[in-house]
Amino acid sequence: MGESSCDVESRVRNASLRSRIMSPQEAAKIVKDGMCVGCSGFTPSGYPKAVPLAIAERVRKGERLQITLWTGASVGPELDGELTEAGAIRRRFPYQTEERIRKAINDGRVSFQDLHLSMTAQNMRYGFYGNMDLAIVEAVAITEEGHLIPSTSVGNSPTFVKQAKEVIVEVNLTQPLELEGLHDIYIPDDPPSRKPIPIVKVSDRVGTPYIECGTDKIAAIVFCDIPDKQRPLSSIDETSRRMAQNLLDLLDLEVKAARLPKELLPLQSGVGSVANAVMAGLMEWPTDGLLVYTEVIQDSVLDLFDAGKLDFASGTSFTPSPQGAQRLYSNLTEYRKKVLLRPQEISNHPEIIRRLGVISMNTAIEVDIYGHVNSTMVSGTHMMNGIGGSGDFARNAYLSIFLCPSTAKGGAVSRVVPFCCHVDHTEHDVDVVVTEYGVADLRGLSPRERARQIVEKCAHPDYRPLLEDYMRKAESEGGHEPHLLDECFSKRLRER
Ligand code: 0RQ
Repeated sequence: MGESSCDVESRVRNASLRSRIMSPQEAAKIVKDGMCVGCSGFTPSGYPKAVPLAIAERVRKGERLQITLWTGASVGPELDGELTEAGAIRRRFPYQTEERIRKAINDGRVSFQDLHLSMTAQNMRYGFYGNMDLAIVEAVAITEEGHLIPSTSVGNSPTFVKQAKEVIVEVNLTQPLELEGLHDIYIPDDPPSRKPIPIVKVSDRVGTPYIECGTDKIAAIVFCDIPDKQRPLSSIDETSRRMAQNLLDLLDLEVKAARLPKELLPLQSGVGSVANAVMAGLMEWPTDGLLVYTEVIQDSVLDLFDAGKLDFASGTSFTPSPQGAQRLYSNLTEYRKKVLLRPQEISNHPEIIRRLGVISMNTAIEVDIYGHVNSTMVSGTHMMNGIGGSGDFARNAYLSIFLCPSTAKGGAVSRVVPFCCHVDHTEHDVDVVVTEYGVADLRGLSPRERARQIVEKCAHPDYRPLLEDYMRKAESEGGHEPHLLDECFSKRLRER
């Protein structure tokens, strides 16, 4: 590709390293069958593109090559999609959202383990998953010392680089150099030497602005001019607007009850259109001085900055829509004064989430009448994306809120169900459930009380009679958390 000598000097600052600049096809030859490869990237941001495309090309030409692929979270089609289609992924961790890999996982062609995002890096360092052979990391530049300036996400890259025997760096020329200085890279020591992580404010910097690598580990440097494949956000519909209003009403009550300050506590929100719409609802919050301590920084966070509502946002990736990305890049000098990106191990760390008192707001596939939440498995069997960071935040939040529309598939499916057929978040980690119909505040309630709250406040009116009928019949069978399990399970066992 056509990088200028000026690009080469500003992006690869160590003159001797420049001899390792090569084509994606040459770099792809470093990848061998059976390797464990850790790639940068978190919600299609900051992931390598040119080298994965070249790996897929090798396999399409008939070479036998299958890898175990680790990333921060979801990555774009050049990585998950093309490698899956070529049949080059054997195992995949810890999160994905791409259609082709989702299908391969559900068909059993790719082995996937869904993991809490805060835990992957430390478990990798503990040796739970074996050795990491190679890291492929997108960077905006390589420093004189051979350290890497990440691009639009940090994710697990610091640990991948630390653990890998070799590193391929994809220097992406579409990612602006102004991103430099925006990251704060900190890897905790491992037990028994771990110390408290010294973050006491959302804006605290505790690490370095680069990922430590060193010149020796860098096996190849590739220039890339393919931008992140950002996904458009759906326009904010009436259902999301009503959910956002219900959330604001809840937060307002919490302030009135002196359980939250008027500037609230640091906010975390999930990813996607619903989560973005809910954050956008905070534009209506009457007080400035909000803070965000989250994983993903979406368009609504930029809106809150532009409106002067938000003082600071800490995350692990920018996840803007294509329009949001234009806004972000054209005003990066201003945004970077109020934003920083950390490793996901830190953005999602239980210690910090508890210390800061984060308000977590995540989206559910379905919620059952007792407050158990399914975030991952449609119909209990088919993987959607993964638990992502929702568990990291829900378990440790000051206030753990789950939101979802009351129905899916145009009203054909109730998202409030008698019994979640897969549970990611138990009743112990869910304080509040919000749908467009209302707010079920579950704090301090017994299971039977919770069931009434959830059905009455959150279920779609068309499904309430069915759910009430189930509740009545189940209660007549007795139990602390009544269910008609005989009908669901024992009958099937007896039929064998
Ligand atoms: O499919 O578009 O084909 O109709 O599932 O559902 O309602 O559009 O919701 O995009 O906000 O995603 C939980 C998946 C919600 C997401 C989940 C169908 C529905 C639609 C998507 P169609 P929606 P969203 C931080 C936090 C886990 C990770 C997480 C997620 C599609 O929020 O992955 O929280 N969460 N991370 O029709 C059948 C049901 C259904 C259903 C939804 N009950 N039955 N289909 N759908 N419910 C971020 C990170 O960790 C990176």
